[in-house]
Amino acid sequence: MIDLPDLTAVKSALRAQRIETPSWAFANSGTRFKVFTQAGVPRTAEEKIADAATVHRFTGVAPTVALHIPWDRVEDFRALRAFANDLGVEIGAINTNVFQDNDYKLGSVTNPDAGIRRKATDHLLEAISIMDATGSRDLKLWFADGLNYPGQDDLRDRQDRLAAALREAYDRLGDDQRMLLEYKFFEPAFYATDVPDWGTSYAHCLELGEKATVCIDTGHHAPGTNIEFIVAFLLRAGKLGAFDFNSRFYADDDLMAGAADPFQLFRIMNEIVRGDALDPAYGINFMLDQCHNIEAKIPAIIRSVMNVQEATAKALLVDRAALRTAQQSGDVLGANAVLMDAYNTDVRPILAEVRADAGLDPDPVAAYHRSGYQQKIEAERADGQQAGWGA
Ligand code: LRH
Ligand code: MN
Ligand code: MN
Repeated sequence: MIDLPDLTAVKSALRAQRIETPSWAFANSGTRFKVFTQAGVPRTAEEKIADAATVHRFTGVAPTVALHIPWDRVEDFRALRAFANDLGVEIGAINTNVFQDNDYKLGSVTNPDAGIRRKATDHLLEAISIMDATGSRDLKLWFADGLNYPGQDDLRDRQDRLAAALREAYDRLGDDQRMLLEYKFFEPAFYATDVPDWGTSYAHCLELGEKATVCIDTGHHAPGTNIEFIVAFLLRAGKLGAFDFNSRFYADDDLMAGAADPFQLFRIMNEIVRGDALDPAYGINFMLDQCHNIEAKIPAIIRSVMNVQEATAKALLVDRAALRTAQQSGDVLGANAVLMDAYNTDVRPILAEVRADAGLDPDPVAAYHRSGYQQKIEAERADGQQAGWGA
């Protein structure tokens, strides 16, 4: 048990926290075996934004929604921005997609064919134009590029091609725009991936300049990877730009953040608090990147936001002075106990108070169920959209 510290600072940090939701999480999704459709899922980008605004209405900490192009392509992105603003949310990261076109079978920006590389790079530039129109700060890049067989292409040439495309996109960024480079150790390429790990992403970001930072998708690591070490390292280097939070058991499972391993999420948030990087002013974009295959989508996203909040609250409760003292004196068990005491604290009452103080229902999931929003969308929307993959 720990003596709860003065909770004023903890509560104000929780109140200021921001979590970004992904438009695609509101749409139908599944595995490669089957996409299950649900009643009431969005048919358009506008309806996805309306659902994101609903998550924000009940949680109070999710005022931005990430888009994925072309899944959320509309005629008029300025109008989409105005639509979002009217509902009380802003457009967040623009996610690019150079992985769902036959041309990209052998890669997009790393393809041996210069014409295909041009097409892929043009998509990145188009995404920056969409950022201009939507007021979005972040360009989020993930490349499915890689090889299935040794010898299939030249590993080193592919890095050169990647660097050239990133440079072109980077140079097109406006003063207030940033590039987030996501990595993934496998899938869809199996033998070698062109941006497989944080080190590769970090090295490209260093070469590019200060507007380029690494995005950590928690599902994109080999089992057992110490993700909080990556967080600590990148924070120290000033190169951590964003998270894609989700949970995995075996692969890129995209389950609810904090569901599979809440302790890991706590350890990650502990490094964030240790690095003074929680405040939105620091600039990290804490995004969810999930899909909800068998569970109701909006409540699942609300639950995910709450899971991130709970991990954060526990991290904020770590007695930093006691931890430092134990660490400096070589008190292994004492130091570990300081961390575990915070982790084992039930923070739900604190978060309930934070919500009540902000005029929100202390139980966002229950409030959502009572609100009638689910019944409304089920009545209004027929044949909802698929998230974008697995068609
Ligand atoms: C790739 C990924 C990436 C994509 C998203 C839909 O696995 O994590 O962020 O853009 O999924
Ligand atoms: Mn991701
Ligand atoms: Mn992923």
